[in-house]
Order: sequence, then structure tokens, then C-alpha cells
Amino acid sequence: MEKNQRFTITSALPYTNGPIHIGHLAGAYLPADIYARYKRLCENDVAFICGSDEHGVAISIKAKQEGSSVKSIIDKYHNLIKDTFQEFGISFDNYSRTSNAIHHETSKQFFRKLDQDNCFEIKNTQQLYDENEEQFLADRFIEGECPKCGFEKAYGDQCENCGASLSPDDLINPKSKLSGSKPVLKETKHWYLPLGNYEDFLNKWIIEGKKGIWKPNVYGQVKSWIDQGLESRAISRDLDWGIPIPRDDAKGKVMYVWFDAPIGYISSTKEWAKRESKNWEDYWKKSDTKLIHFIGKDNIVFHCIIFPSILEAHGEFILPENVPANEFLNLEGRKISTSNNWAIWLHEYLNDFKDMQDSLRYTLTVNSPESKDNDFTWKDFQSRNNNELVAILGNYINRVFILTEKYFNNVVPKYEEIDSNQIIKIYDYVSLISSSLDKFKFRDAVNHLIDLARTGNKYLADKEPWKLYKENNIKEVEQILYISLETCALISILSEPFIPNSAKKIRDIMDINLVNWTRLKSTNQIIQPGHKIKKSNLIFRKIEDDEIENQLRKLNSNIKG
Ligand code: B3M
Ligand code: ZN
Repeated sequence: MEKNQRFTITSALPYTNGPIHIGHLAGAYLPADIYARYKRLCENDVAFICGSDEHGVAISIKAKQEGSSVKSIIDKYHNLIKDTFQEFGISFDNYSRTSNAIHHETSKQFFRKLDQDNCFEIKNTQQLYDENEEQFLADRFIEGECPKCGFEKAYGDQCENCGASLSPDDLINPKSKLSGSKPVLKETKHWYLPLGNYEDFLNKWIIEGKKGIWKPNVYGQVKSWIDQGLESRAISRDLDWGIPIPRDDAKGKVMYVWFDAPIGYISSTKEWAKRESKNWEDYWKKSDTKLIHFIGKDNIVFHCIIFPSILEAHGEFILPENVPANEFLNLEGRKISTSNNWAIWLHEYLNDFKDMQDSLRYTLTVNSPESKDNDFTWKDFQSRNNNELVAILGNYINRVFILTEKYFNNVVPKYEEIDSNQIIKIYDYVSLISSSLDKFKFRDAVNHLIDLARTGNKYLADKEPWKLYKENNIKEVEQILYISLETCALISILSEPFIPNSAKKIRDIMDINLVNWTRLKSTNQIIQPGHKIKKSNLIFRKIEDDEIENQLRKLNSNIKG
């Protein structure tokens, strides 16, 4: 449980071409939030950074589809996404957007530095061109079969199915997404990042330096890319939407969205540091800062190969300490698909399950796709909520509060001697949960939390204070209830990173404040005898069958619709 360490924690910048769904939350945002909250609770200096990714072809396509301007699309979805994150308690220190001037300036500074140092190759090449639309086709403007996995709808820059990074001319049977026509070849000039020049650097930094440290799913993917040989990647595009290339001979050309987007982490940090009177360079240039990128597996190549090569080329920046990418979350046994509306949209969940963000946070953590794809089903969501949050965690806490009201009128009882074994047992969970979180093992961490409630429940069941009370053995009852209240107080502190709203509800009933985990010692307890707690109410509610049936009906109607 390190403290006084500086962390820059980032979550992938979501594209503002639509709302966000449970797959986004499970992949790059919820684990990052749990980790950021945990590191703050251990008295570290944390900058938790994100923002909207507002360039790229996907947004231009969306604007075309909705018959509206790019500006109205990015404003609509930037605000919706920002509000959704807020509602789910994703505690960013700053949530910016890449259309901000500070990001344009920062990206242009980066480009100029690399350009002055001759890091780019400039090449005239034949690119795919749509004669009907009079438009070059890149990224999501072009679609075709992935040469690596055969996926029919691979994009010109990446295959979402296998994560392979592609160039448009890699695609088999390419087709224009604008007009559906077969593209022709036309000459154009672009700036390329010669990734091959960074192969030695990447081998030394990752293949040697991160072996056994980075998650196997991440390390393995990076190794296979490096082993296949790293081709030069175009970092400019013939588009009218994006950050103009700052060169006189680059009229009509903008930066490839994956060149500027990761720089968005830096510009968002600058924006935050200015507001908080901090020095942004501490978080991006100091060697004792730990930079952690939270992403989904389809973003590994950009965060482990391309962006680090750009940072290395620039020369003044730190490199990521870790990139604990998650695998994908599926839904009812099928891949989540925004185009087929096979998704659970977070803003719709908030409408349907009022004040139940924590039920989804809990379920997506206990089912986190940490090392392999995992599946979300509505039935499992209902049973996790009802059989774990309500029946184990909620029932335990409620039982202790009811007994405290019944026997001691809501006053924490005094005790003559304390069962120190039980106190040590419950405090063991502090290091169990901390060490799981330090290893990005969120499933284990949240399972330890539920286990703490099980341990408290067992202690009550074994001691049977209700019998002792009838036998007028008050001293025993006092000791048992004190330890049980201390267990509830500990749960209200240790559950903060996972289910912050519910943790706060428990602390409010107990009338205690959040304390840093660095202060949690079995030698000095959280609550004191004589302290008055408030009248309790239920922390969690059951989810009924008809609520789940409604969700399944809605989801299945999407696929037919
Ligand atoms: N905008 C989101 C995605 O690929 C992409 C992440 C950028 S992180 C710098 O889903
Ligand atoms: Zn593929």
C-alpha cells in the first residue's frame, strides 16, 4: 500500500459519435475509477484524466448519418457522456475534449517537435479514393475483410474484431462507407511514423522490461505485433475535420485521430493543472510519476506501441508504468454492437434503475473481463444484486444496525475486553483488498469485500447475541455488537472505490467520515463506544423479475427493429 507517490491515471477518450454502454464502463472507466479512488485513499497524489475524443472519421460519418453538423454531434455526445460518467461516480479530476484549443496547441507542438527532429517519413503513395464523393478513404470511411481474421467489417486503420492495426490497402474487397462504391487509387502525400525505428526501444522497454509485470493478454499482443515487424504508419489524413498539420505544404491535411487523441491526455492534464495551480509537467515528465493507461484491448497497439514511440521520439516524457487493458464484455452471449443497438446504454440504465449505479458497478467489477472476454446477462445482474449486495452485504449491515437500535438505542456499546482475534481477522481484509487492487485484480478485490461481510455474518451467527441478551449476558452482547459495528464501519471505508454511493449511505447512518486506508489499523478502531449512529434504512433494494423481463424484451426488440 504505497503512499506519497504521484500517479497519472488515464482512461481511453471516448469518441463523441454516440452514447456509452456497459462495455465501455467495464473496459476502461470503472477499473480506472476504482484504482484512482484506491490510490487517493492511500494518500497518493493522483491525476485521474480523461476527455472526449472528438476527431476522426467515425464522427464525420455519424454527422452524415444524422444529417447534422459535426459540431452539433460532438456537443451532443460530449455532454451526454460527461454527464453519464458523473452519474456513475467516475471521479475524473478532469474531463476535457479534444476540440479544445489547448489540445490543438499541444498536438501541434508535438508534431512540430517530431518534424524538426526529422522523425517522420514523407511519402507520396496511391490511396483509396471515392470518385463519387471526391474523397480519399481512410479509417472508417473504408470497410473490407480483415486479412488477419477474416472479419467482414474491418476498418481502414483497425480491425475491431481482432484488434489488428491495418492500412486501407491491407483490406480484402474494400468498399467505400460513403457511397458503397469500389474505390480507385489516387496519389497523395502523407507523413508517416516509421515505427520500425522504435523496434529496439520497444523490445528493451516492453519485451525485456515489462515481462511478468504487464498483464499476459497485453504483453502477448504487443509481442506478436513487434514480432510481425512494425510498419510505418500514416499520421496525416486528407480530411476536413481534425487538427490541421502545421506545415505550409500540408494544406487540406489533418492529423490522424490516433496521433492527436493520446496527446489529449496531456492537454487535459494541462487544463486541470492550470485550474488547480499545479505543474502539469510533474505528471508527464517526472521519472517518479507512475503513468497508468486504462483501455480496452482494441486500443493496445495505440497505447503500447504508437503513443510510447511518439513519447520516446519527443524525448521529454515518461512512459506508461502499466497498461492493464481489459478484454471485451459481451451481452447475453453476443458481441456488443452499437450499430445493431445490441447494447445496454448507460444513460438508459440510469433512467430504468434509479439510484442503482452501484448495482451495475458491482456486477461489472465482479464480472470484470480482466483476462478474457466475459458475458453480461440481465439474469446474472439480478442475482448479483439480490443474492450478494442485498442478501449478504445489505442484510448483514442492516442486522447489526437493528440489533444496535434494539439493545443499545443506537449508541455504540462500551466493552470491557475485546475479541482481538476477530478484530485482526476483519482488518486482514485491508491488505487483501489493497494487494489485489495493486495487481489490477478487481474481481478478487471486490470478492474480498463481500467476504468481509460474510465473515461479519458468521461471527454474529456463531455468537448469537440475541440468545445472550435473553440470558442477560450484556457484557458479551456489548463486545459482539461493538465488533460488528466496527466491521460495518470498515466495510463502509473499504467499499468506497467499488460502490461509492452505498459506502456513503452506510457512513451517513453511522455518522462517520471517510478515512484514508493508510490509517486503517487493527490497533486503533474507526468507531468509539458512546458514538451515536442514526436510524438505519435499507442500503440496497431487490430487483424484481418483471424489471429484468422488461430489459430483455427491450434488448431483443432492438435486434428485430
Ligand atoms: N477514442 C476510443 C476507442 O477506440 C478511442 C480511444 C482514444 S484514447 C486516446 O474506442
Ligand atoms: Zn481482424
